[in-house]
Amino acid sequence: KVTLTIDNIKVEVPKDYTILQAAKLAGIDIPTLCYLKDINEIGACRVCLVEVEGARALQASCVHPVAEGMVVKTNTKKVRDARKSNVELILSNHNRECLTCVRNKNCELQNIADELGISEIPFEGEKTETVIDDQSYSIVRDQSKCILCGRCVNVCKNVQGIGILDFVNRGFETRVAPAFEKSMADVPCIYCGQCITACPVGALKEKDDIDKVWDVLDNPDVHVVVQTAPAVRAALGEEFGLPIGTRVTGKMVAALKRLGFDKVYDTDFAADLTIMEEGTELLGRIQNGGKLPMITSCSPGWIRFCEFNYPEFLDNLSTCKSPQQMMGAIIKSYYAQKNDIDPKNICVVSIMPCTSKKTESQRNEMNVNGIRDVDIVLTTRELAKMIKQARIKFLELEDEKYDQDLLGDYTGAGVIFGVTGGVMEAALRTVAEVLEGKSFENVEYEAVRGVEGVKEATVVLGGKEIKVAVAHGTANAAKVLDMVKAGEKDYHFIEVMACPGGCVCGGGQPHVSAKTKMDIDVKAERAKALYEEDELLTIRKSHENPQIKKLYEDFLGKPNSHKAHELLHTHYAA
Ligand code: HC1
Ligand code: SF4
Repeated sequence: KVTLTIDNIKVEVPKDYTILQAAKLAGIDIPTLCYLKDINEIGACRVCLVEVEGARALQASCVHPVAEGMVVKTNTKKVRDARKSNVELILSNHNRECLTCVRNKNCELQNIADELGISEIPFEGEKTETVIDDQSYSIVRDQSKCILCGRCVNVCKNVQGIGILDFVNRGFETRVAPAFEKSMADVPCIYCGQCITACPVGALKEKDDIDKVWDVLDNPDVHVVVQTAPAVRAALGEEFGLPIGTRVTGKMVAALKRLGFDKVYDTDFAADLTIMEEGTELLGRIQNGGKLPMITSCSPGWIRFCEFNYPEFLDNLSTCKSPQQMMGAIIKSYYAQKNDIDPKNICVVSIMPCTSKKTESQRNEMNVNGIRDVDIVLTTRELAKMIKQARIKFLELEDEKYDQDLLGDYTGAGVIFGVTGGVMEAALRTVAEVLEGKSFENVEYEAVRGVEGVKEATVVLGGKEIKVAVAHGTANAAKVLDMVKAGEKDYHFIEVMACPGGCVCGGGQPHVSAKTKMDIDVKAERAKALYEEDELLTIRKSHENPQIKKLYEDFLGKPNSHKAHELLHTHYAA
């Protein structure tokens, strides 16, 4: 421990602390811009400058270590002036179209400029030209908004282990871009959108598909069915000022009905269906000497990561389509048939916490006889925008229920798909009962829960040891695969989610400022919301979902049947 004085307050902190951390502990707020806890701590923007007694220059508090007896001042005229000119410098070469920017009112640069009292820019610099890359289905990059903070660079490189974005060129020509300034559509980007959630400004955003949805809603000839992913309910409320981790399932359903969707279903139904298909596939592989470990296939960012970086594991991937795609395929077959609607006149819209889902829905394989499973994918953020555009008073909405017919039932197992370890836990709940031939009271598998990057467990089922692993964030997935490759681990089943925390922290979820991320473990708070819903539901195992049983009886036959394969399974590209 060391003791230092910040703004005349004495504070004792661990000796590996930075001044920024020490100030936080003392309740002193230092502004930051490029800083992103645990991800980008590089002192590049020089907004967090402070005066350290005895030092000649001002110091970047996010990287400057504390020392015994140190005296720090965070709010002198010299500090304020320096912070202000540094932000003015950034603003002088920033495309300040705030009014029409996706991050208007939610921009960390805008906020800091406001807090520092910047009301005019004293000099106009040469401007970086506007180059907009909107070639991919998922992500749009706008160079003229980039402030070179490096947050996206480091999340992609270090958290995801990928490194699509990097600094290119030098001096005024410095840019953050893929190598050779290629389009994001032409590089092995997995579209996880973690770079978007790291970006403090509007330089990275999702492809906006809102108008496509308004168009189909306005067209009386189109039957529009919407599905909502498990994780959306855990975060949508944040866009309307609710605390992180507030569950808003009922209000979200009410809002979707007001927006005019013909049917509102929960992707959780298809998550249950996935467990039936994937659980059966796993049992088959274990019993018949099939390829092991089997690896989950619901996270499209992870699928791209595997295709690009670990093609030798493609046969290990479950052949199951993701719940989003299964839901679409079932709506355009079973649901269409039962309701006597031509599938060509159905439009399936998904609300997803994910940017990669937009690309997944457009993959060549994701159709049945030429009919796309899913037509349009919106992120949680885009849904919030639609609700605001429609002037719906979200906070005043009474809770409503999903449509109940045919595809309306869902279980706790489906809900927890949205958090890391959830797919594994849901699968174990079902596989355990199939193997043991009896029903279990305790359905909670604590070993696969929590925010640790790699989790492992061994469960004894039907007298057999089943070894499982759970990884979230693709850098962690790579670690697990490397261990398997080296023969150090022999798992039966691995769950991988591309985003750290699982879908609750997907690239399409509401933005959380770097400041809030210093205080709140967003992953854990949003996860709590889903575990809470799981506990509230009476049915918590996928194979007990009544409408899933009915779907098999009336339409699919058995899990992994010929028809199930035709509709619900896929293949991968090396
Ligand atoms: Fe997910 Fe999934 S859990 S991938 O994170 O398997 O996006 O929420 O919808 O498809 O169900 C995302 C979430 C989601 C699928 C399911
Ligand atoms: Fe990297 Fe993911 Fe962003 Fe692509 S979407 S650049 S993989 S962080």
